[in-house]
Amino acid sequence: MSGSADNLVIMRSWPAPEIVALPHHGGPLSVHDTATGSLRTTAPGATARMYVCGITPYDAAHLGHAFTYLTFDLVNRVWRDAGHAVDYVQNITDVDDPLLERAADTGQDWRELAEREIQVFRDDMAALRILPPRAFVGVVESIDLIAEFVARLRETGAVYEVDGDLYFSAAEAPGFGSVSHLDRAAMLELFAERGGDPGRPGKKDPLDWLLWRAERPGEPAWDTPLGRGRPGWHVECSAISLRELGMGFDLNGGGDDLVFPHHEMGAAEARRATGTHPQAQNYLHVAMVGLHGEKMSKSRGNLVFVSALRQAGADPMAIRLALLAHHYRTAWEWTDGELRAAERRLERWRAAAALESAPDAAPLLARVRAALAADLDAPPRWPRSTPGSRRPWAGPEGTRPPRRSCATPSTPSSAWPSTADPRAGTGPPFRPARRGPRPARTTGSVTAGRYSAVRQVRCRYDDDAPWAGKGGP
Ligand code: 5CA
Ligand code: ZN
Repeated sequence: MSGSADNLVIMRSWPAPEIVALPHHGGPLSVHDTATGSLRTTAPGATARMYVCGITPYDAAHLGHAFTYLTFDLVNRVWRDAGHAVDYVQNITDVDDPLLERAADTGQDWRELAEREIQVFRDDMAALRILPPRAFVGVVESIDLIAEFVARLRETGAVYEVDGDLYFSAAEAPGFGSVSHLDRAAMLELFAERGGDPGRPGKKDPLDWLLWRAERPGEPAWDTPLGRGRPGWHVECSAISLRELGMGFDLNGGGDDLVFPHHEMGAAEARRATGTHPQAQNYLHVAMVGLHGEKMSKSRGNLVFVSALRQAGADPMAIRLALLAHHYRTAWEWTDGELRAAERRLERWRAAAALESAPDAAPLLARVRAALAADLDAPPRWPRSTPGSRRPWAGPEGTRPPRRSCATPSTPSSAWPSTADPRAGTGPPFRPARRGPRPARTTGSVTAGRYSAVRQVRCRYDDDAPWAGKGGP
């Protein structure tokens, strides 16, 4: 495989679904902010600015990705419903070690592989009626921008060289820790698990991170004022978000596997480069979707693809509903029952919507708006316990409404082992920085903005419970 800069294609986003305008406006959105560890009311101006970390396109989008992007779709829609315009930016990590490795392993051109998977992603997002970003920005098309940004960081004195590669010095990182609030031991552990290279000889501090990787034989590289090479991972998102949205944008987000190191290091870069902070007003992180006891991840291969479900005939709106049955801050596991339950729910809803007469929708709209504004509480909770809000169950006679069932597993869900990742673990003391999908952490959860070995509660809507269709207990 030879490196070249000849594929500077400007990314296209995907087509926007129709948005139904509702009467009046919803209220301000509150979400859990990782950086402060608290529920915060977002306060955008006329235009809300949102950046969300995009895919590494070496495989199709799985349900974990879809859950993450659907969460930000809710943010987008709640803001719009509250009367804001939304300027939404998403990146694509379209040059990356896992992508290059997958291409080499399968004898494909890495650009063709990326292009094909990006198109599958676009089709999936459009099918799920996820609102597209205004700017869907690839790394390859942003090489000059990122090189300029790294050069700016170097001017500030925060960058040094190891064998031609450029590193950001953690000691020069202003406010380092202000996003994740992790202690050093936890940082080191996660850095090693998620693409960092703490053991590389020649670094001043194990936590120093790669900004620019000099050309290696057989790897793509671009000519820049920094020399021939390609960008490190974190810097792509800080550079792209800074150009597209500036500093202090309203929300920076992704899955909770990105809290550290990705968002911590990106925030430090933006702050060092501009001398201002914060990079974002809120940091929103989505809990991981698992399958068979592990985080769903491309490197593990335990995946359920959105495209495969669609090809098998699943209604994309049932997939959307299945995902929306979970709250974004609770890790959960996909089972086939999730889709079956959502299909039944969708059928009931469609039948209800097709009825010739219906009660006044205003009270329901108010309740939906209030629930979404309060930390995106999309999962329906039936029956409502609020006096006067209880509705008769509309399902088949003899059945009862689905119930949210939550169970605390006997071991922390964080026990999803990372050893299944063939890329993790043993090997020579120094491995080049591994980027892209990072294996799940092994010892904790950062969904609450703090690193702690919490027991995750897994919840699901129990349409498939033994009592379903039998009248219930
Ligand atoms: N390209 C980088 C971000 S700059 C990346 O993390 N790519 S990714 O393909 O691995 O993941 C894309 C997005 O999906 C990220 O926001 C990630 O946090 C999220 N994600 C990955 N796996 C899961 C999962 N199992 N459940 C929920 N979200 C996930
Ligand atoms: Zn990112």
